[in-house]
Amino acid sequence: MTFKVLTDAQAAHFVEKGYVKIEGCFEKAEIQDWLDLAYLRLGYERDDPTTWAEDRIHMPSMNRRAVADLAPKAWDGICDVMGGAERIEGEPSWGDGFIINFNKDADDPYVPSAKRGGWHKDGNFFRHFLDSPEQGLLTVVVWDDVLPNSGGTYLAPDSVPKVARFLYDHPEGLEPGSFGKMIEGCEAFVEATGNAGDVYLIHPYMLHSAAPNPSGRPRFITNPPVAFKEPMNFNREDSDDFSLVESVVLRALGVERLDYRITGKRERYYTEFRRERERMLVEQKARLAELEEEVV
Ligand SMILES: O=C(O)CCC(=O)C(=O)O
Ligand SMILES: [Fe+2]
Repeated sequence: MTFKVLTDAQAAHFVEKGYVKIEGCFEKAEIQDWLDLAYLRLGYERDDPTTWAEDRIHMPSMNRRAVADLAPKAWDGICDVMGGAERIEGEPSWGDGFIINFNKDADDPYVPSAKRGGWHKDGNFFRHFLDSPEQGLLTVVVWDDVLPNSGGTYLAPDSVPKVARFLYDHPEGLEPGSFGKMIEGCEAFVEATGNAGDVYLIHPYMLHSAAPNPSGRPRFITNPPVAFKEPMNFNREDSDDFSLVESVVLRALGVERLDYRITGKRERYYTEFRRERERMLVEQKARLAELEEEVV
């Protein structure tokens, strides 16, 4: 298979471990405005931690840019793992809906383990099947440098085959909150550290968890899903046509191809989470409008 940006080693890493890190996808200077604006939107002072009212916050997006425009290398990488732009739904864009970990559990000496809570599979807005298109890929976009032990999301690569088997055994579908228990028995944990502009492309089955941030530096990421146009196809005639995302599933199940039929109904949910982001956006726009009035 030929790729636009992935090296063969990176492709093999994605298939084996379920994720790959693409470095240097954009310059921080390109998005510095978004970072600065986040503080204004929240009414926090960057240099005064006593103003950080929440230890961790998932913002709504106020601004967006097409991935292909802001981070062409990341876009090419996404196409590489998903089997080409023609299989991807819409024109994916990234927004400034940052998940900021200011100082969550700063006093908690952290050792990642299956015993800790918080492990989940992303995609709270649909019923999950083995071939679900809605969350074709999980991404972690690093908007500002994340050093080790500074709130970087933990990934559990061992969870991918377990989740594959779980979904395979449930053709009737599973609710979004069903997957956390698949962390049991997982032993490898990877901290998603990086520099501003780095992007992790992660298999949609990957369980992951937020970590404490004792560093004093707020951690800025987003994790936008990328959707497939069609459900995944595990029964392609030519095995070269399987996307890497599909190959991971086949490998996990120990088969070369699979004629898979779901028995339940695909469903999408309008979540309380989304309603809350909409409410926050209204509040943040009002705060910015007030600030503007003060300036005039
Ligand atoms: O904050 C993090 O590190 C993880 C966030 C996450 O996984 C989520 O919001 O779904
Ligand atoms: Fe998540």
